Amino acid sequence: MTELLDRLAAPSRLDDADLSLMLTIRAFELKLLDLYGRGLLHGTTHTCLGQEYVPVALRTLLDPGDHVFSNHRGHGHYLARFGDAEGLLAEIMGREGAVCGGVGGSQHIRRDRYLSTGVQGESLPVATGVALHLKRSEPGQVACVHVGDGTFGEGAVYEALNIAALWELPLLVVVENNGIAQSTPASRHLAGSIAGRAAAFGIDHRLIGTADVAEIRRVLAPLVARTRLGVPLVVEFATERLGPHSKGDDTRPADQIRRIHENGWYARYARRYPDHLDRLDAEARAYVDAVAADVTARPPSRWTPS
Ligand SMILES: Cc1ncc(C[n+]2csc(CCOP(=O)(O)OP(=O)(O)O)c2C)c(N)n1
Ligand SMILES: [Mg+2]
Repeated sequence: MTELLDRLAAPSRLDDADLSLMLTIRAFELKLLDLYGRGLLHGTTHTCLGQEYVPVALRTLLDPGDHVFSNHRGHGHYLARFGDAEGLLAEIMGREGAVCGGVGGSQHIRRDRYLSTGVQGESLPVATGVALHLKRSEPGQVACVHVGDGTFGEGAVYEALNIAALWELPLLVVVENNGIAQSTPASRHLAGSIAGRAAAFGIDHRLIGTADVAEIRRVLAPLVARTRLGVPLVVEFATERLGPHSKGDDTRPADQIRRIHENGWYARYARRYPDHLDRLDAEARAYVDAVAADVTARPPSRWTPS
């Protein structure tokens, strides 16, 4: 029975580019926790361990003309968009080559049509305004905004959903529902459901309960195409946060974390395609090790206000 369930839940084989990216994001996040642990990195950071597949699945559904609004847990979003581990690590460490001169840090990054914020709920109204601009000036483009389940407790989210529905804006709301906000489980912070809240505004909602990248793209491709025409959409990923909220602040019991690890995309993929995973994982880790060695040896970044 266990075997059958496992087979049913087994992922499709990923192509090298997608798997490499997922593993690079994972290795990057593990490296950050390691650097913190060794006192080489300061400030705060929130890793997307366990959730790496979300931006990787979305990346082929978005194009460079689309805007991406990220949140505090945004390293994977950035890496899926730009693949620039060096610029990101330099930004987080405040070293030369930092993508925002080292003043944005882990949570506040702006590059081209990408913007992240650590202020919960701030991004949805901004993304909605950008979606209005896109509708008027660049029809066919979308504004994609990542938020967590806890952030659905912010009132600004509802002002944005209201206007997006009313004005038929090309807004793609990606809710990464990992069932927890810092240390508060969704059962204690979320009344009703994300689906019910989207429905209250007449906005379509789609629940994604798999980490299978090919399957996610198959389901979402036609829906994102419709969003480009001005039909806002809430996509809710039922996902799991594998790491701590930030660093060293996980209040969940050890057996829950172990279950999350065993059911996560990485362990599932390792069970099904061990050779593929081992080969690309070794490459991703070696790449991130090299990036970290390089960036750590750089002088501090400089920023001059323009
Ligand atoms: C306006 C605001 N309130 C509180 C915080 C502190 N804070 C940072 S992350 C977080 C929890 C967010 O939970 P969720 O939206 O579920 O995202 P997750 O961390 O699970 O990815 C909180 C309360 C903040 N950054 N901004
Ligand atoms: Mg959450």
